[in-house]
Amino acid sequence: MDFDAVIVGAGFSGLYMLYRLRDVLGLSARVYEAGDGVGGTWYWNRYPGARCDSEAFYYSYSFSEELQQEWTWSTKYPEQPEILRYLDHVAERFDLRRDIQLGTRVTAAVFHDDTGCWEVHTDDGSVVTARYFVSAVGALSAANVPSIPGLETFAGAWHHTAAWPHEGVDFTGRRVGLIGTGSTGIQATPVIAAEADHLFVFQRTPNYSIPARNYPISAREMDEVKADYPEIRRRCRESYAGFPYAITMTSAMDVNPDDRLATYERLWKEEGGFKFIYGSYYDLLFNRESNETAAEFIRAKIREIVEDPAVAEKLVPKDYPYGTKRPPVDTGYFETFNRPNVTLVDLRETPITEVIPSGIRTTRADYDLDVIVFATGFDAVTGALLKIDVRGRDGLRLSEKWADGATSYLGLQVAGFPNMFTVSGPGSPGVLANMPTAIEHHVEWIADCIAYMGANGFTRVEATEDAEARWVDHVREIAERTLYPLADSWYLGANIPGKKRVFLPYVGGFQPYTQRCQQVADRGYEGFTLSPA
Ligand code: FAD
Ligand code: N01
Repeated sequence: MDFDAVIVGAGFSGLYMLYRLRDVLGLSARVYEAGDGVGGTWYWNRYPGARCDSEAFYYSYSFSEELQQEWTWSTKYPEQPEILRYLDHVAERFDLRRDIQLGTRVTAAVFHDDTGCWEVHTDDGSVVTARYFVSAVGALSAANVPSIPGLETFAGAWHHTAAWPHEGVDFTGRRVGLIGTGSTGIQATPVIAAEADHLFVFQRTPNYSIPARNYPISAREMDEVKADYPEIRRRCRESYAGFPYAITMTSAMDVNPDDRLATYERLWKEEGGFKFIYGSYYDLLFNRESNETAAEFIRAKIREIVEDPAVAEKLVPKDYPYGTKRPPVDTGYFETFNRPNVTLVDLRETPITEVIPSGIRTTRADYDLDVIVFATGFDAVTGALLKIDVRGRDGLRLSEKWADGATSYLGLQVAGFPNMFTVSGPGSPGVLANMPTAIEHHVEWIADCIAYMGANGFTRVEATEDAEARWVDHVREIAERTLYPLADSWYLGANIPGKKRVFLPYVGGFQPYTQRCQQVADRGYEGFTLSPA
């Protein structure tokens, strides 16, 4: 056996997994990373305007007090280069690079029943073996480029935002077409519009976006945050979604309309960002009537900001509840549609029929373009792992196992795939949460499980079919009690043609989830079969 563990991916998840296994447990581990640098999301997504929308104070690791004390953030929502510098610093500080092989894609991983080991194949032709196979491939890392007929004929350049050229793209004097109005498109639109000759935004579904209200962090505020880190982290861990906002147990229907409006107005004007959804009323995602109060407030804001009423109406989301697609956070998004060099193209009215050499053709017009930007998102949660030919016990392929929708026990293991763990897998609350909070939990749970096995003479751990089936049912039942299934979101796989429609994240709350995981561990890994060599 070459390594105790092979880890795939060197983003937030893979870096911490390596630290935990190697430096805390003293195991041997190798990380394979397809990119030429560490950082994952923050290595790949270099598009204009890319930044986090969780605040830096909690969009960061908590596991090292020294790390959080020595790192200073410049703004509430730092830009991509700063987050990448932070993750580079983490790799450097904990001397992680020596066990990371960059520029190497894992192509296959095969479990061998006789040895109880994983055989891992990479695109440089190497094969290594390891006891544990940990997927840290990222829930939002498999870019989705829609297959639009004629793309190969386009005479200009096209880029997906998650594979952005390192040298940047010069939009000066150019006609740009941007497809997609999720968090990415909404971040990129104002920045590209300020540079381009003309920007055409091709919108399939309008979005409810909340202003970020970003600001530079003063030395004094940073000092206060550093002193307050234990409390910030505790609140994240004990929250519904990994955000440190005070939870109100008030329903939007239990307050009078004037007070409710005042609350929304304050959150919109003074706070911005995720506080709007997680710091207002607890039932926005559970009660249609409550949700409608927030949705109507945002719709009114869009109509107020956008000067042309016809354009405003196209930008107003009407056919799904607020928050059931991941809510974007913006800096001047709706205002951008008041610029003379920006045109909104409503793809519901006039769908794209093809890409032609000169640009994009819709059912109504041809748009001449020099550059096309695909802000069209990801094959989320399962996409990156399914690109690897993963074969478990008895040659079972993960792609076959998941043909009718992804299954998992706790989002951490898949029955039939012993000694394989997934960070932010399907059925975990990871992608609904502030992700570093969730990632730290998953990584620590996985490492604790591996430590427990070592201490108790076990070499094989596998989720039982029964435990997995019950967890899958639980994830579905909880989702059905919310408004989430009412939107065609990537949470449901609805953005990928042909992908089985299954609600992927666990929406029962981050803290209830971590308590359940702890209970499972305390009961000797209930729902898993542990066996000796
Ligand atoms: P990733 O960062 O995606 O890293 C996975 C890595 O695995 C990638 O580098 C990839 O190259 C590698 N990999 C995949 N397959 C293979 C393979 N077969 N072989 C080798 N390597 C492979 N979340 C928040 O909570 N708050 C935010 O504000 C936020 N902002 C975001 C902004 C953007 C633009 C995007 C796209 C996502 C954002 N997210 C945010 C989600 C973000 O993905 C997570 O916060 C976090 O960075 C995920 O870390 P990860 O290590 O799990 O995955
Ligand atoms: O992707 P998305 P994203 N023709 O899937 C449209 C995180 N993130 O990259 O809604 C035309 O949300 C699609 O339309 P529709 C965050 O978790 C965070 O923006 O499916 N349009 C949609 O408008 C986020 O949720 C930040 O009808 C097509 C858009 O493309 C996740 O990453 C920043 C199309 C895709 O939106 C993904 O965000 C960026 C087609 N064929 C990302 N296919 C932060 O701010 C898709 N679309 C922290």
